[in-house]
Amino acid sequence: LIRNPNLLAESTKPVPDYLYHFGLDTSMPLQEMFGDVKFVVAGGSASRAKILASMLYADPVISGRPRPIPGLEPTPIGKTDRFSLYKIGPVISVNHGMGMPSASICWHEIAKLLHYAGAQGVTFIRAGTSGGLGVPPGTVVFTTAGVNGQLKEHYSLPILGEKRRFSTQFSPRLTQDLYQTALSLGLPAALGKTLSTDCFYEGQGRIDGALCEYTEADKFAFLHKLEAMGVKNIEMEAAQFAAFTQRLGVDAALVCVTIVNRLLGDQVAVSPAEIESFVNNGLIAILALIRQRLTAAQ
Ligand code: R2B
Ligand code: URA
Repeated sequence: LIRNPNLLAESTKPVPDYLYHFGLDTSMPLQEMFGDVKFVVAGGSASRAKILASMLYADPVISGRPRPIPGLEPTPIGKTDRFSLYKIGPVISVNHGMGMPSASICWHEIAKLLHYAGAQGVTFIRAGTSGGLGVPPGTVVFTTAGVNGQLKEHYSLPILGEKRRFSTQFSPRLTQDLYQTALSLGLPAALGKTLSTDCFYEGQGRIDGALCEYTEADKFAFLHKLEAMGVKNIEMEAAQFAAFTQRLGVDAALVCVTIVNRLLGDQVAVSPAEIESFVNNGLIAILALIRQRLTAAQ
């Protein structure tokens, strides 16, 4: 789960190694706490990580409990000022915040955590929200590849002052399995590329930000160009997530519900309750796949 010779060699690894943003470190019994983890499901918001934790807890196959103990709600592990992390059975539910810099911190520390815990065969899934292109709100988009803000299919990151580029493909088999699971459950589903930007407003061609130096016609030209490239939705983490997991050799998929059809407008006008029910569409597919895979592995 890590590819860093400094952490793999006894002589160079930090002791203890502090997973600072989670308030966890290697002096803790991480193997006992996380050694059996098989899936990490992450979304942007802390409240959604909690909702997912409750869904996982209520699922007997996943939690290993025939029925939830009333009043015993999942509680976060570690500190929660940045991220909230829950573990239910072999599944971690966590939030990574908004945008690639925040998500990158989360993924680095989760990968290190699971490395130190000795977890094997772990799958990472991002369950997020997005703006859709030509699909109605509530559609669950399964991403084949991430596209960056310059409409290129790679993630670029300056490392030691040099710009490096990394491929942004998601695991094809996992993505197909999730997509087929969603279809078989009758959920509104689509398969395609995902644009990930460093800005919710100008980066995504919105004309309702505090700044805008282009016309509505320019915006539509941009959105139609995206559509012609096979982009189905727009969010803020795909490229980094794909590149990171590919470099680690971790199986990963991106499952985002759409909460607005960008061809019809920029404003996210749906209520929090509607967003919750849209997000559930994605979580239902993810939970079904986790259940299938855990049952098949028994
Ligand atoms: C989707 O929603 C957030 C912005 O509202 C961001 O984290 C994303 O990718
Ligand atoms: N998240 C985004 O990044 N963009 C949208 O339009 C909706 C959710």
